Amino acid sequence: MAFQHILCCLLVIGVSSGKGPSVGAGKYYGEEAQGHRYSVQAKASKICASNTKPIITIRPDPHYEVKIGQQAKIVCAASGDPEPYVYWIKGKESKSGSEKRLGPTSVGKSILYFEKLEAEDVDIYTCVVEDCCRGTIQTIETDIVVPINMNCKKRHGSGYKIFHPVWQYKNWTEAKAFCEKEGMILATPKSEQQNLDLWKAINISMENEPNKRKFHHSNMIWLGIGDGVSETDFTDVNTGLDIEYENWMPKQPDNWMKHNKEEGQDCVALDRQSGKWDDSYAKWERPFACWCPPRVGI
Ligand SMILES: [Ca+2]
Repeated sequence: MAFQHILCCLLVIGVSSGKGPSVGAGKYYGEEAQGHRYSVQAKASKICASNTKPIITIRPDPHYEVKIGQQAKIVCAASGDPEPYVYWIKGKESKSGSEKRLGPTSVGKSILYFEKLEAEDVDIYTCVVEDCCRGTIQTIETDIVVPINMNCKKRHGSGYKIFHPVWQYKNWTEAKAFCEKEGMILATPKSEQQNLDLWKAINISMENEPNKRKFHHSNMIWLGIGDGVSETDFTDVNTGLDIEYENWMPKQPDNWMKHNKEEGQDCVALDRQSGKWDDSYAKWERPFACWCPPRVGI
């Protein structure tokens, strides 16, 4: 154990003594806490006498909205005794350890900085706070989101079919609220043609949308359909009426109970690859599709 403690302190010295160099063509840098240098001999016992979990003092927001070309500066900081390591990785933290670490490891605080955000920078980033001695980590994800222009003003005639796939992770309830806040509703295809149009809109959006990077492996998109009183009756949540058109994947809906035995699967998502539907766990976070509600008289 004593050897580990000394090694820990040596690592702190190594981190503290470096400057925060730019990485990735000057787009990222880590900022180190000022004035923290440890003496191996003097600090060894103190470092390991303390066994408290580092406290996050500046927590990055879960979503950070920024336009392409604009500056972004996201601070992540933590305190502890000893000061914890803080660094950023691009993407979510994974067990494989293969994620891309950005910039140097700092002590106490690290800033993710983009002088001018580019399309390739639009992604999920994770701040990692590492307890020096124990090696345990805490992670905080922040999702850099490019705002999209959502409105229903351009509807003409049967402009009813204006879809807005939204490439942000939200549970079903949050997705519904997001659409409504934008003056839209969660998409609810009412015919084979509408389902086809929505499916096309989703896949076209995946090609053009700057937020797409985060969703290459995310195939299910929330729709405005849920089961009502019973597990087998599905309703349009925007009208409360039973749906008349349905387009289930094979063996669906199945109200699978494995991950939520009390409630099962109550909310419907569309598979981006097949255009077909599955009932799923409403608490899961997924992208979703809004559409403009019908205009009165159309
Ligand atoms: Ca299912």
